[in-house]
Amino acid sequence: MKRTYDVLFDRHPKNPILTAADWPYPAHTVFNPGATRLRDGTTLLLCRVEDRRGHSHLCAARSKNGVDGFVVDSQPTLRPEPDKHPEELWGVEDPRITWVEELKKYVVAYTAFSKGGPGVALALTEDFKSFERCGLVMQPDDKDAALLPRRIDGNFALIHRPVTDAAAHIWISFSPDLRNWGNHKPMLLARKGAWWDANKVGLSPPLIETERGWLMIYHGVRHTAGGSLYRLGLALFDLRQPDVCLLRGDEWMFGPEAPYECKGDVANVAFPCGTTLGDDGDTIHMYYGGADSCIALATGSVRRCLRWLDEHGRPPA
Ligand code: BMA
Repeated sequence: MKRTYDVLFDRHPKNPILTAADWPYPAHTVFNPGATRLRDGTTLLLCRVEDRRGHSHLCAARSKNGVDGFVVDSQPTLRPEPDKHPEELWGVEDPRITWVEELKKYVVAYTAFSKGGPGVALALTEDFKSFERCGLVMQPDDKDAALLPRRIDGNFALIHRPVTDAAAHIWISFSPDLRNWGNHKPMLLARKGAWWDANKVGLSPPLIETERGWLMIYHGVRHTAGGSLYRLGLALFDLRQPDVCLLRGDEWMFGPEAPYECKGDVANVAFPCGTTLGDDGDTIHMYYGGADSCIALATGSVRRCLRWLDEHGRPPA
């Protein structure tokens, strides 16, 4: 088939790179991993693992090259603790990892599935073995959250996606201490009508810092008669004022095409929660869940994404 659109992210030939069959203990599906590179260069994926009750926990998988040879923790790495944290009653999902130099810790933003619906919780860790929880920081319905790696004007900044009756937009909020949040600002609004990203958008991986701004990969959800379609777009935000959108692409740049994205527990989903940057400072390794059933990898380039935004993007109206 002749390709008529730019391909920004190339699927890895070894996809899917991780499935439940790779797990050392019973698991129904593994998907939507957070990602980071540890100081020694090891790629760590914090994977969402769903059991056969339908509840999720998080489990770390480590690999030297980020593609294969993953060593998976023999036990769940971050289990829900509903006794101490009632907001985790029905599981913990979709982690996004940010290294915060000031704290010398990773901050994991994840969805805590409570009786009142999904909310945003934070946990701090140095080693992905022990975690210090901050508890629920954004009440339901809210998810798709990630922290910026440093303070903006003296405050930590959290991107998240509250849902209202009308629509689901991406917001940014600020905090002096990671516990008390305020100064909420809309960051990227879902479009309306026929657009691929109408009515519901959400942050995908944490923002990528570039010379020209914060690069955002976000998902747009299109509701169709055949079900929801999850696709990915790009936007660029001001480094000093991250609620200010500089460019937003009109078209989606990645969507479900491969069999492992089109078929599974939830068809037609490509859902990344993490990227890592190559040693060249340009190569993006995007880790994503395929059809809520497996983990896949696609590789792109910061420069190419920025060039694409120059060609296909414009400042929002
Ligand atoms: C979203 C999130 C993701 C999931 C996606 C498709 O709302 O819950 O965890 O991958 O739906 O089911």
